[in-house]
Amino acid sequence: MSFTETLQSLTGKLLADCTDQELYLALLELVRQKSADRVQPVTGRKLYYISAEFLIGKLLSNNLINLGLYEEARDALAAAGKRLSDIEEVEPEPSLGNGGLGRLAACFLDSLATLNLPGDGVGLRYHFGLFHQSFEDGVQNEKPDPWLTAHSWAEKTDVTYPVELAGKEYTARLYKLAVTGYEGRTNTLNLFDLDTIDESIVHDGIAFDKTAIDKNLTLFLYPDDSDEAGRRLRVYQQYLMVSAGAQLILAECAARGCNYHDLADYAAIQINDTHPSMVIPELIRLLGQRGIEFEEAVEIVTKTCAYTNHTILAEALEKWPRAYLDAVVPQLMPIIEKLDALARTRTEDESLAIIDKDDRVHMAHMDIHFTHSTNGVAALHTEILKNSELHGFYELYPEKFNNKTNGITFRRWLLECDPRLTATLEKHIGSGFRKDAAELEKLLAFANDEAVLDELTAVKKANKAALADWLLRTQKVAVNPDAMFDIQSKRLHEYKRQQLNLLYLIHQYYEIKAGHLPAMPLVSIFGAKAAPAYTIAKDIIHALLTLSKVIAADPEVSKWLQVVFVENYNVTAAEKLIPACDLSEQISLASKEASGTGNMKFMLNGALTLGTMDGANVEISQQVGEENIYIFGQTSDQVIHRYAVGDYDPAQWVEGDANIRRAISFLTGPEMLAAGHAENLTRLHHELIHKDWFQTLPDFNAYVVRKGQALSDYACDPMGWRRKCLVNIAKAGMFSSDRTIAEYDRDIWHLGK
Ligand code: B1N
Repeated sequence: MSFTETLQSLTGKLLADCTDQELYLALLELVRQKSADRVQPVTGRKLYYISAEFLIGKLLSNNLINLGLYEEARDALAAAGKRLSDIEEVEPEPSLGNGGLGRLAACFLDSLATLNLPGDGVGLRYHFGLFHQSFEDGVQNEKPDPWLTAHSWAEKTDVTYPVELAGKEYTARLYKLAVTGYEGRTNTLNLFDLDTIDESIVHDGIAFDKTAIDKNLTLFLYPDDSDEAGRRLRVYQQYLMVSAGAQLILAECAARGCNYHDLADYAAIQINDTHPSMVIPELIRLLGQRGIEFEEAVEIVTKTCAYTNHTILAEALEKWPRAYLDAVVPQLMPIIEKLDALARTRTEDESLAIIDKDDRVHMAHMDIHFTHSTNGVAALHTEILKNSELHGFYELYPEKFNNKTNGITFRRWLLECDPRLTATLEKHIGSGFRKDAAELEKLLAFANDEAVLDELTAVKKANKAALADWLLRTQKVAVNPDAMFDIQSKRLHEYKRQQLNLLYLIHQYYEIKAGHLPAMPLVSIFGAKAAPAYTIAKDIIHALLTLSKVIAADPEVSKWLQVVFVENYNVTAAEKLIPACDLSEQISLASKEASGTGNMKFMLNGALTLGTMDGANVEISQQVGEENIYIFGQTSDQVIHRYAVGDYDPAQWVEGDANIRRAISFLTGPEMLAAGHAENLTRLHHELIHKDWFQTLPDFNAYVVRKGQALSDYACDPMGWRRKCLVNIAKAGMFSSDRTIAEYDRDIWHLGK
């Protein structure tokens, strides 16, 4: 049967007579069947990647590419007068993650299946995922973001497990989502849910009654945790995930012949940050029920489990008040107490205990003591863990610490999102890079080939035109496609320093007004969601939206400068923005961004990085060489030192520097107050002058200079710029998640063996 015939047999009509929705469902069904053909039996060790987040994004095109069906599907549809891109728009995006941590989990699943490694995900089937963001009157508004349609990728099974929460039994139901690798096997993303969830209890945006657990448990990803009921709900979610997950793991291993004593020969469990940490005591509890004594269970679990740390930000390192755990998971507390006692026999250092003197349970401490591996996610991050944040643990267990620099799947972040660049690369270096990212280096041979550089310029130009169309269609803004496209897209957080970019834009506004014109026009694009309860983050969004209005209303400035804030930034939007970017903003305060993965996506798509020596920027800079990246700002050592001394006073920087003073004052000046809200602007102004916890001001001048340099290089030396872009693409190979996963397998998991 031809592809067209197969699809027609699924729809029961001629393709030309189908709606996009009907075609979407037919393609979904076809992908399901083809993915099922690639399921393979498991031998030896199998990975279970447990994570509260899997930010998988839309799946249709990705699955078609991985199954080798993309071109056929596109052509068959085109022959019937349909466009695959229109059908893609029918698919809702599952936003089951906040940002990098969840997207990393999704990239890892893709690479595991591509490398033919047995590795499944374990997580939760949130009904709405992260909220949908809209801007109303210059303010972020949150609404539910439904993705579970009648036919969705996650299939209901009849597998259920009992889970006891606060002394009451609930039934976790398993849903399975097929994960098909590129020319590889099919693995599974296992997502748990309760049948009793009631979506109708959501009211006024994303508010809901937080007490009715059976109705609300999996409604949202990480519900607002700014109040007590919200935090408690998070413990409920985590335990549902790990208890059902642990039962699934034990059942699957037993079915393959495991007698539980040899669990580590059948399973490797990766704990993705501390959110799944309760899997440790839960497995010990379940092994106990199967007749295994505590001491042996601890040994088995330690051999089976490994932990990844994704942040050193104190507020993200989970420490649950013991009272929460007593209330929600009383069955785990005796085990956690025994683990705490056991840990205390290994060290006298009180700061390494699991339960501290204020009766808080440190999840990361439990992970490090009772797993065999602790890894950071970029070289600098791992060094900071070893030398400062987790130094005591490193002294106790040096052999457990290792680095696994993050990566991204090139199937989604090159083949799918940038078909023009993919085709150009294939024309010159063949298609080997599809499976072996290191082959991108072959491109270096063309670094001085003007014809190839021109082709890369043409690709970027076409991608920018496509983004301009998309912005006009979806955001109702027109942008100048001949300007430099400068993009900062990532979660809104003070440590990521969108406010530094904001101050730069204000500075430029003044410079342009004073007749100091930039080397070329700049379109500065933002995409970011702020946590609903993160007030200052929302104030930064408001300031950027307000500045955007002020500039747009000023004909003198708007010729040179435009600020665009894309609504509801998600994976789908990222796939539009990244291929069209010239300058990638990676400007976190050095030492604070564990790795970053957007930095890798932009580089792969031929953007140059403007960044600090933070996270994986350090490794990007090593790969491309300092002449092919725009680095500025304090080093992590300087930052850590400044925090240690504790004498940072932003007011001194404001007093001592006229440019800083001018930019900050503008926030509450007449132009901004006329266009925005005094409350938000004043609060942000106050925060920057009196706290500036992430040291924006000391990096301000260096940032202005470096960004000016990038603009003038782009304007005055286009070939030189394009050569730098080529080097970035060619050197992106090391940031393939295939490399990352191969390293996890080699050093930690040993899958299939
Ligand atoms: O994990 C990514 C890194 O590339 C980023 O640098 C890092 O910031 C991110 C609490 C987190 N770390 N911690 C989180 C997410 C949700 C939550 O409730 C913490 N996200 C990261 C992948 O390694």
